[in-house]
Amino acid sequence: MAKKKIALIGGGQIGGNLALLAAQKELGNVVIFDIPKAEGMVKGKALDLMQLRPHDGHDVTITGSSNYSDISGADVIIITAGIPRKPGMDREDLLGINLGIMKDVATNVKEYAPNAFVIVISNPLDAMVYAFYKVSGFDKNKIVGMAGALDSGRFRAFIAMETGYSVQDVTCMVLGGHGDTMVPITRLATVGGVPVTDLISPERLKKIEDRTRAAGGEIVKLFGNGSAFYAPAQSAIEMAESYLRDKKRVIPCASLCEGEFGVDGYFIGVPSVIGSGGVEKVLEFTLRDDEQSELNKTLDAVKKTVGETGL
Ligand code: TXD
Repeated sequence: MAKKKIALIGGGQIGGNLALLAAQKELGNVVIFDIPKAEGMVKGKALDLMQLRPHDGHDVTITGSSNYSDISGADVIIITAGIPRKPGMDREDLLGINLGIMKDVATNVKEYAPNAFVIVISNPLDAMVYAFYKVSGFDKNKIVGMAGALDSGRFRAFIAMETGYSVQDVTCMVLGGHGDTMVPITRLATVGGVPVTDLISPERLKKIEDRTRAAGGEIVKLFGNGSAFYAPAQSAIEMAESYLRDKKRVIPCASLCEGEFGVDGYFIGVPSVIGSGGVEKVLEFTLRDDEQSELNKTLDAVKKTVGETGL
C-alpha cells in the first residue's frame, strides 16, 4: 500500500517534534513546510531526521520546503504556522498576527491538499480552527483543532503526579475552549476506574484543576520565550494516527458543534470520535448544571475571539 503523506505547515518547535513523532510511528512520508526565511531550518530538520532513521529503522522520507506545491495530495495537514505566546500574553493576543497567517495557509491548503484531514494547532486555537473552516470551505468532519487532548493530558499528568499512580491508568477529559475558562470534568476522572474524588481531597482537586487551566502559561513563563511543544506535538500525532489508522479513538478535540452541548456553529473542545472519516461523531453526554454553566462561560470566551476574526 502506498505510503500516506503528512504535511506540516510550520516547522518550528512543535512542527519539528511532529515530524520526529510521525516518522518514528511510520505514519507516512513527511513534508515540513515553512516560509522562505525558515526554509533552511526545515530543510535542515528534515535532513537531520533522515539521518536519524537508520537508528530507528523507519523507512519514511522527511523533506523540508517553502514551496506549497510540495504539500500536494497530503492525507493529513497539521498546522502550527503562527507565533507563540510570550510571558504575560494571553492566547487571544496572538489573533491579529495568526489570523492573517491562517487565512494564507487555508487558501493554499485548499488549493494543494483539498482532501486532507486538517489538524489545527495554532493559537488562539478555537478561533484559528474556525478561521480555517470559514476560509477553506472544508467539510466540518475534515477539520479539527488540537487542544483538549493536550489539556486532558495535562490534567491526567497532574493527577498521576498527585497520587503517584501510573499515568496509563488515569483517564479524564477537559472540555471547552483552549483558554483559562476550559472545563475539567473532574467527576468523570478515574484512576483505574476508581473515581479521583475518592482518592484526592476537594481542596487538592481544585488546585489540580486550576493548574491544568494555567498549565500553558506556566511553561511560557518558565521558557521566557515560546510555549510548550513536546506534549502538544504528541497530542496532535495521536489524532493524526487515529485518522490514518481508523482507530475510532475518543479524544477531546475542538470539533464543530451543531447543537451538541447546546453549542451551535462553533469549534469547541468536546469528546470526538476520530476515524478514517475524520471527526466521525461528537459524543454528547448529560452535563451537570454547574458543568453546563462552565461550558456556557467558555463558549462566551470562544464566541468573543471568533467574533474578532470578522469571519
Ligand atoms: O494546544 C495548542 N493548540 C497550543 C498551540 C499548544 C502549544 C502552542 N500553541 C500554538 O502553536 C502557539 O501559540 C503557536 O501559535 C503555534 C506554534 O507554536 P510553536 O512553538 O511551534 O511556534 P514556532 O516555533 O514559532 O513555530 C511556528 C512556525 C515558525 O517556524 C514560523 O516560521 C512558521 O510557523 N510560520 C509559517 N509557516 C507557514 N506559513 C506561514 N505564513 C507562517 N508564518 C510563520
